[in-house]
Amino acid sequence: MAKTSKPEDRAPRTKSLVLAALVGVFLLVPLLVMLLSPSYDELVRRGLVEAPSPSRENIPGRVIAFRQGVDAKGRAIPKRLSRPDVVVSEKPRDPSFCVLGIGGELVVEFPSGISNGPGTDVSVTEQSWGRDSLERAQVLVSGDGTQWVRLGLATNSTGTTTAPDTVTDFDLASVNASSVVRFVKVVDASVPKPKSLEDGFDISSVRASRLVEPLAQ
Ligand SMILES: [Ca+2]
Repeated sequence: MAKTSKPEDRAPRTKSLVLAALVGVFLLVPLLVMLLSPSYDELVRRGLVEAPSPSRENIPGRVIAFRQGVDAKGRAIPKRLSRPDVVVSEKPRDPSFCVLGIGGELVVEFPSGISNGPGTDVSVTEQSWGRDSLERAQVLVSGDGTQWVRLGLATNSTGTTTAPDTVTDFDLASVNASSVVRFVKVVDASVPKPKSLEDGFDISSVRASRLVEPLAQ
């Protein structure tokens, strides 16, 4: 006669099976998600994320705001020196800088954001062609375009100078910035001699050392 187990004998075995099934599900689900999730290349192919263009990867996507100041004599800056789009241009421009004017400011956006990595993350270039007067600008960053964190001063004399450019490098690790920086604001902070010909910071570029990459899928 076949031996049958009593209901009270089956209960612990059922519990063990349920427990094993649960553990299996917890282990298998993340594994399946990882295996079935599309790779970054696949997301690019489907058009779900924008592939960084090698030629534009360090250049801002667009100018968000430009408020130009005047020169030390209170005169308007000539139009040909008032083209903020030089900082988003892939092609060389003539002139290749934009005069901010005393107290003027420029805001650019990096749509995919700038991430903090080893060393320099953001660089601002001033183009003064060896002029004597000190020109400087405050550089600020923001994740949302509203809350700003000051990175420091860019000048025409304290960065790395290769005439006509002076490049000032900034490290996002130096400030408590948003984890993803999308906006960079450059505000002229020059203190010109009264009635001089000084006209503030001559910005020629804002560069990101690395853009944010999507999280690994
Ligand atoms: Ca850094």
